[in-house]
Order: sequence, then structure tokens, then C-alpha cells
Amino acid sequence: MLRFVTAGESHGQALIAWISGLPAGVPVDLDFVGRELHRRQLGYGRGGRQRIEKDQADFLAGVRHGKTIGAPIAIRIENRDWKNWEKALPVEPSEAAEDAERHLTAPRPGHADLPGAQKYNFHDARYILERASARETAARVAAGALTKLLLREFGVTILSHTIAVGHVWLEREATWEEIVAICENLESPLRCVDAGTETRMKAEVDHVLRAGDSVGGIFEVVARGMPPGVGSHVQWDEKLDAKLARAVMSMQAVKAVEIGTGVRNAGSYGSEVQDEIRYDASRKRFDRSSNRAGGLEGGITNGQDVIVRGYLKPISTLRRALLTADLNTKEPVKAAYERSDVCVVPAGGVAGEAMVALTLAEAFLEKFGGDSLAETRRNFEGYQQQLDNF
Ligand code: EPS
Repeated sequence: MLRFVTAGESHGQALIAWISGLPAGVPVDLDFVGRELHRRQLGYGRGGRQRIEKDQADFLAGVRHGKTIGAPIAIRIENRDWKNWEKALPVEPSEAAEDAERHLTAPRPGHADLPGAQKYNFHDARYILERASARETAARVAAGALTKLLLREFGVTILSHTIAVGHVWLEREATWEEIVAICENLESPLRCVDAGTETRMKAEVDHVLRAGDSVGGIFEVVARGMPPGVGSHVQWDEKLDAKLARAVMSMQAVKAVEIGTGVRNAGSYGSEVQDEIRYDASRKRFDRSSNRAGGLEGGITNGQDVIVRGYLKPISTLRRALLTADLNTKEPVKAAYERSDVCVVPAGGVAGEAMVALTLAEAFLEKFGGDSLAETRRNFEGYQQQLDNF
């Protein structure tokens, strides 16, 4: 059973990712993991924090001689910013810390600040925002990179690109080749495959930066190479589309998830939506003339690209602050502002890739199992034969 959790606060010592259930013998390409962490740090519209951090995965357990050993894997990612927060957030009780403490009592509308403070009975949202922060997605990306490496062994590649930033949309389909190219181009400001659209997206970010506002958008994760038959239609909690929706919805600031062109499909006729089936005798596989279903039918992969879109609301930390009520005085005040990003759509896409990879790997291992990569591969190859002879 593949499981993963994270620990860590935005300005604490470090982030921790813990992942267990990967078979033994998966090659762990450390450069690949580092590159994934680096990709998540990029993007036009990020705040000053990314100039402080240089995320690196320190493997504490579960990987030896460059391969997984079947044991739980623990990864540590240092927060370089911790040195600026040590006095404010000491582990031990410290009276001297009081001057350094950075209380936040004017909860930001849209943030976890207020419901979290009420739930944990703090009259200061500091501890809430520390954990609610999307800094945590660095740990997800590290864990997700390991599942990408597992899936890569079976010919699965997971990438993402930006569909919308604020009011600016990519108004055409992106080809797989374009998505591959834009993911390789680490200089691309917003990871949008269309240069003209990306320029307009940048202008949207510039606009909110000037206005003290923030902007959301849509990222699209595409997983190519998943075999048909992963996931299940038989029970609500076994449906792979549902698991993907939960995984992506769990990301900070994501307020909607779409599989394929699910939103548009709801307003179209059946004949315009369903993807017609054909048989490709050369590959001995069924195929489709389109992929509006996003590679999933009945909660099962159908062999087409798995396509998951995450809709990010604009970040709730605003320089031009909205009205709120103080946690202590209950008086109307302006919401707190502290250093923040104004647009995180490309970073959201990288974290979305990780969540999709973790979810697909879990379902993949449920179907093919195996304690060692060789055993998983035998099971996978047996199934490929079954498909060949179908
Ligand atoms: C975040 C606020 C900003 C972001 C942070 C998420 O951090 P800070 O308050 O230190 O400026 O940069 O994201 C990251 C640090 C990261 O690595 O993604 C928040 O409040 O969610």
C-alpha cells in the first residue's frame, strides 16, 4: 500500500516527506528529484522567498546505493529562511522570544487563518498559516518525484502546463510535444505553450503586482503512457477519477478540479462529448479519435492520456488588504499582509504533477503489486500480454 504524508511549517527548520510502499529496486535519480524541486520554485509572480530557498532533498531513510530498498523513505528539505525565524518560533518555551514573535490577528479572508484559529483555539493565526502555507508542496513534490521515477520504469510520463492566468486563457489545445518542450524550458515564465498567450499572462501578473492584488488560474497535468484498466468502477472509493480529484483538491488554493474537458462537456450534447473508439491493429490496442474524457471512463484508465486540471483561486494574501475582524478585539480592521507570491499557477502545476503521480502510482501498484521492481514488472508484462491477446 502506497502511503505518504508530510510534516513541516513554512518558516520552521525543515519540511519532511515520508513515503512508504514503493517496491525495492526503483532507481532513485537524485538529479531528477532536485530538478523537480527546482521546477516548483520557478514562475513569474513569486515573492521574495524563492530568492532565499534552494530546495534540495536530503534522503534520510529508505534509499541505498541509488535504489529504493522497500523500507519507508524519509526526505528532509531545509528551510533556509528558518534562520530568520528561529527567535520568533523557538521549539522550547522562551520568554525572550516574545519581542520577536510575529503575531497575526487580522485573519485574511480566504485563508485558513480564521477557521484554523477557531478550531485550535489560538488568538493568533501564526501557527495556522505556518502549516497551511503552500511551502508544504515542496515535500509533496519530493515524494511525487519518487513515484514519477517508479512510473517512468513502465513508460509513464507526467507533465503540466498553464491553461489560464486570471482573465487570460490558452484558447487552443496543446500538443504533447509542446508540453514536453515547455517543461524542458526552465526559462519559460509561466509554462504556457503559446508565446503570445504567455506574454498576455505576464501582463496580467504585472497588473496585479502593481495593484497590490493577486491572481489565480488553471494548470493542466497530463500523464502519458498509463495502461488501460487501472482504477475501478466497482465501488465509489475505488474510482481513480475520484482519487485524482481528491489529491489535486487537497492542494493549497485549489478550489475546483476537472478531468478532461469535464466542465465544457456538461453543456454539450452526448454526440459532441464521447470519444469514439477504434482499434489500432499495429499496437494491438484500442484507441480514441479524441480525449474529452481525460483518459478515464467509469473511474478506470482507458489508455489515453490522463488529463487533470486544477483551478487555483487567487492567493489570499493581498497588499491591498480586504476587511476582516480582529481575532481579539473583534473590531473591523484591514487583513494582515506579509511577504507573499501574487501568482503561483506554474508552481501549482508542478505540485499537481506530484499529486497525480502519487495517485496514479498508488493505483498502479494496487493493480500490479510486487515487493521488488522485478516482481512488479513481471505482473505488468503479464497484463500487457493479456491485452495483446484480448
Ligand atoms: C506562502 C507564502 C510565501 C510563499 C510560500 C507560501 O512564503 P513567505 O511567507 O515566506 O514569503 O513564498 O511558498 C513557499 C515558500 C514555497 O516554497 O512555495 C503561503 O503563505 O502560503
